[in-house]
Amino acid sequence: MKEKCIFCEISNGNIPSKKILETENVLALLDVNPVSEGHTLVIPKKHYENIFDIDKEILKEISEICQKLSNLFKEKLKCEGVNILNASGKVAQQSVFHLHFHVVPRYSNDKLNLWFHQEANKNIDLNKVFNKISNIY
Ligand code: DGP
Repeated sequence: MKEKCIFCEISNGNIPSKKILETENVLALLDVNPVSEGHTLVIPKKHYENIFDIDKEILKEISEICQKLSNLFKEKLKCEGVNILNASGKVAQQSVFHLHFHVVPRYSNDKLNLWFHQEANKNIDLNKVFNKISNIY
């Protein structure tokens, strides 16, 4: 039997969640495992796996909601910055396969490090990669 999608269950109301904001297509809810005060997930109500298949118009709405939440957190939680993160695909460390953006409020004393930890990969040939992906639009 196919496993149920946890975010579909939340969006259908079968699993409770702390909803911050809801529109016809999008839901913003507190992450159950927050890394900072206000850590929120923004998800489409309909099932899309990740960035590769999300409807373009819904993605626009999600991005506007990420901005709205960022301003809300700045005003109400007094955060000084935010990280907006998405993992698309198993290799990118996606763990729930229903598209979601993390909006993580940042505070000067939060001791989080959510940025790249690795050194730059010196084996990457910028000219080669540029030729592969430029001028495609
Ligand atoms: P990731 O796929 O690694 O980008 O993160 C998935 C996030 O989803 C993780 O931070 C925890 C959160 N999460 C998983 N299950 C639930 C749930 O049932 N409710 C809520 N609110 N969050 C969940």
